[in-house]
Amino acid sequence: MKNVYGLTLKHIVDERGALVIAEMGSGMPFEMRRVYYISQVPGDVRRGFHAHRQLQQVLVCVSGSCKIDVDDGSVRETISVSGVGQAMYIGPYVWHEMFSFSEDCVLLVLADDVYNEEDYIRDYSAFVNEVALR
Ligand code: T46
Repeated sequence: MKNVYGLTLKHIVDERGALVIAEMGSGMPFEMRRVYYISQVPGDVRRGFHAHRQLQQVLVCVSGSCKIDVDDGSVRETISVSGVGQAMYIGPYVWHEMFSFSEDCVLLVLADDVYNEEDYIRDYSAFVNEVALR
């Protein structure tokens, strides 16, 4: 699917534990301008339900696991996110919904721009229409 792919962040694991690095030149596909994280999500809750017009993001579970449905307006796929350094890139015009959060899940999101509500498409029909016009 266009604008969605898995990536592996540079990580160093030894007997002292794991160290994961998000750094330009070491796997990060863009320069970050914002970091946020999502945690304490009840197991039966879905979040997201939107696409971005321009924003690029890398999502990584720094603890636990979750699933993400990604949808380009015609195809929908479910991707599991977990594991040291395992991350997912989501670019523009990808409808996404996050769910099946484990109790210990901390979903860290690295974004290439600051928060801008105008960049969100929060209505699925509007999303499909905008995709068709591109
Ligand atoms: C995304 C997925 C993965 C802010 O004020 N600043 C921020 O940087 C963010 C991310 C959110 N907010 C506000 C906007 C809402 O009033 O926090 C509230 C909750 O945001 P939202 O309902 O959009 O949360 P999610 O989990 O549905 O989506 C978030 C991101 O908003 C979104 O960009 O791609 O995580």
